[in-house]
Amino acid sequence: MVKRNTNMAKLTAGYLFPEINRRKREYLQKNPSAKIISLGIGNTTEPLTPHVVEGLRKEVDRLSTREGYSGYGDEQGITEFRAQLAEKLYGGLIKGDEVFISDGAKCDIARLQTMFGSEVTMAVQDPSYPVYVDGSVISGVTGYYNDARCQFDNIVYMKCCLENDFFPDLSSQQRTDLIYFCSPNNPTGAVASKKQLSELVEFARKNRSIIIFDSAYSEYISDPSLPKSIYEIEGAREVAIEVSSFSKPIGFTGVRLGWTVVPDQLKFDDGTPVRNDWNRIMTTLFNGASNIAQHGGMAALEAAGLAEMRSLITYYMDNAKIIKQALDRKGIKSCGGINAPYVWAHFPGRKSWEVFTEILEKCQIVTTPGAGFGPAGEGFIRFSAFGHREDFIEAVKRLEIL
Ligand code: PGU
Repeated sequence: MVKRNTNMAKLTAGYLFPEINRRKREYLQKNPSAKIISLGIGNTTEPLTPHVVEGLRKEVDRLSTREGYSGYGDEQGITEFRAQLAEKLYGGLIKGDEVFISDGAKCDIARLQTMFGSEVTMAVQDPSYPVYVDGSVISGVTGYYNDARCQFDNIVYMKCCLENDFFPDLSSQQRTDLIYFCSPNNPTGAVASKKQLSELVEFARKNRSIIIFDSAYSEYISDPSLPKSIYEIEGAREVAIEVSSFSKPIGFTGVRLGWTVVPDQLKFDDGTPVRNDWNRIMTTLFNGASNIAQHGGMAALEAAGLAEMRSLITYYMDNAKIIKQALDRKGIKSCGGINAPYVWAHFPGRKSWEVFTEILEKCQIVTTPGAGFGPAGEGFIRFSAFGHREDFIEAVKRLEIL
């Protein structure tokens, strides 16, 4: 028999979203006629938009001809696409050859964890997207288990709560090799200001740390004063990698397309450019994003595609408004849902899994319990803004009885 990877045994529980699905199925078994509304996982629901579909379709047509067919492409992505992405989404702050196209941000996070290996220390916002911690634990980033803190030594939780404007107090923060930072944040919906991100970059520069900046929701930022990319901050090119995705802005959750930016200036302490190792990882463990998906991505970056992106985002953000207003009416305090597609609702003094169950049983609505995103998520519930409008209208009626 084969010995089990000991890191797998260190994971505290199953991955959050399948666990939520399991509870939903369990509920449905007991109540087969229940009409459940899912505001849990952040999964897009609206159809692909016409200009993007045309881009996808054209590539399918091209692939079906002898002259147009292509097999494996460059592992880093189509050169023209990389250049367009640097120009259209980053306004030229980065170069095309610093962009590595992929099959999604989640997959890139896992590959980054493989690249950095098990010897690093890391910090995460608490609460945050569970893949940062779970993926790192799978890669062996743990150190000893600290019984008193109920945490692994090499994983530092940076508390982000109402009291600190969801931005960690860096003055009391210990140094780590890596700092995962997500803005707009999943799950709180908080967006770090330019001043806050400058502090973070300064902190990383001082400590010679590397920031892994997840901007999967950056297109949801409507306030022009808020930074969409870490590279809007001076000095970030020497300390930050940015991971991002077409999933949430253009509905590619199923199509699969994302990217990672590794600037030329970012180096390991022996002087090796991080970009070289990332290129080695991508050429070894990845065979390039789907050519069809990449052509859809290119269409999304054209003027008509960008306009479609804006209207999709407006649609989901109107859903967020509907939920926020309903919570306001009930006197339930919430944040997020303004520059991010998640509403973070506060149930002080309550256990979030308990509130999750109550909302499921009383309203037949699936949400996400805050504790699933880290200890500081306790007492909160995340409402996703991804869903059909009619489901949101129905959901707010049901929330009345809460
Ligand atoms: N980064 C963040 C911060 C996310 O919230 C998500 C998806 C991703 C990356 C994944 O991007 P892809 O490009 O599609 O790989 N978060 C969703 C879905 C759950 C999941 O496990 O990815 C959520 O509900 O939190």
